[in-house]
Amino acid sequence: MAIQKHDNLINGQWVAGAHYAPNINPSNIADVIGDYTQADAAQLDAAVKAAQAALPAWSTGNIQARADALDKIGTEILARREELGTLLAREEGKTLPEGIGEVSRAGNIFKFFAGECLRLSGEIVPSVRSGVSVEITREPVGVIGLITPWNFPIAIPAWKTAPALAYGNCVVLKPADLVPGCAWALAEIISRSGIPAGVFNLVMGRGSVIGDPLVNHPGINAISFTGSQGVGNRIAQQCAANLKKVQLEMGGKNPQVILDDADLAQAVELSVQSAFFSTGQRCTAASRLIVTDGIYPKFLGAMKQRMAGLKIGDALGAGIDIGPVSSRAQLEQDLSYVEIGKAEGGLLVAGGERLKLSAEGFYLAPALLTDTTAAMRINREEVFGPVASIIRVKGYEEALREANNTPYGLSSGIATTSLKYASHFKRHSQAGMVMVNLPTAGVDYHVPFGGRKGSSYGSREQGRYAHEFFTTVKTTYIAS
Ligand code: UN1
Repeated sequence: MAIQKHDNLINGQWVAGAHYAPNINPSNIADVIGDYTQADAAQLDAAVKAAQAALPAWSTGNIQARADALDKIGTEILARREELGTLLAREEGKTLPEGIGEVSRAGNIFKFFAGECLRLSGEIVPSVRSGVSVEITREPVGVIGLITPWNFPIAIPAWKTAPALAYGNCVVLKPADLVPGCAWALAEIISRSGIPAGVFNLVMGRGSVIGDPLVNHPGINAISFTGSQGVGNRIAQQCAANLKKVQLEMGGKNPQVILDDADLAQAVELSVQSAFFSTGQRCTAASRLIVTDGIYPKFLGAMKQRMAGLKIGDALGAGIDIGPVSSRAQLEQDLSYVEIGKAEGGLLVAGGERLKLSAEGFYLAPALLTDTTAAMRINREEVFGPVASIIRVKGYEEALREANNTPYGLSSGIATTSLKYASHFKRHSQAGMVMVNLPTAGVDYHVPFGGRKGSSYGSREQGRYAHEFFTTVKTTYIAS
């Protein structure tokens, strides 16, 4: 069968870029999902200009029409969740149930923001001057550049695009080069939703070719980015130099605290889920398991037993718990961190080796290291794979200290049956999201998402808090 070619969406037209790149299935590298075009800087410029041209009408247009279009997009995504979930699992490597779950999240996000179109409100306040009244309203920011990562190929494009459009902005979306399939499918759905040409544009390609031109383009008013801290840092500096609004979601080194009084089975289950599900490729994954002395031997034994029962295999296979790593480069990074952890004195007690299955893919047995300390690189740097380490501590106070002993601050979790410790941890954990007896990863779509310290920069994503980034405030004074 001929490999299907996929083009960029610019000003309502499908346009071929300079060349095409194959989208490879990480479960079976002989399987090519399709060819996806790669834009150059000139095409990127055309997309930004199309968005600028579409902005005056869209930003002041009828909000019922906007709500209807977003609702239609959400409805189609949800109706096609099995098909799109299969595409997602095939191109990114998370399991089919995880892929379908992510597609459902994307559909629900569009539905949520369809409603938000009608809920944006302002304020009328008295003036300190007689005969004057004051109105505070929110307006669109303008043309927004969205740069999304490979680990959530549809949910993150959805959670940036839906609020951007709901609040009246125009969009240029650059999805991760590794997983353009779901973003292309989303663009195709948007192209038939009734949203006018130029309001939403898809530009696929490498960050090294079109990343800087997008961030630095004078027609771009704001950038929302999810990805690594290194790239995020550079984007922040470029945006500051050009006085652009910027929102960054970057990595995590999230702690999962297990206290002596935890329910053992629950603690093991949520640790395995946090650390290894979605192949550990979530910025919310727990990579530091901080375990108190009293439960340590039982917890370690039960973890090893649970990990031995995990089924690793083709993302589309029945009963698979963990799919492959998404790319060869990421697999190499994961393996190198297992070696780094060992060289620093950590003990590899489970997994950590590449698995050879019937098809050639990037399979890695989830790795667990013990005897690690907070100062080690394995506990400071984000691995972004199914690699977790245990830090053994004496009691709750030390556990809290270690949990916060990180340059990151996205999510954190505690497993305990004690109300006292749970309440204290909720209050004192230096993270944007705190989970009590739940995995650190797996969040709702209608509430704020984001972190502190080196994990996030700018205002929160998701839920109604998204308006802080995607709108700008206007204060109007009226003589009465
Ligand atoms: C989740 O844990 O459900 O890139 C979402 C990421 C995050 C999303 C995590 N922005 O992994």
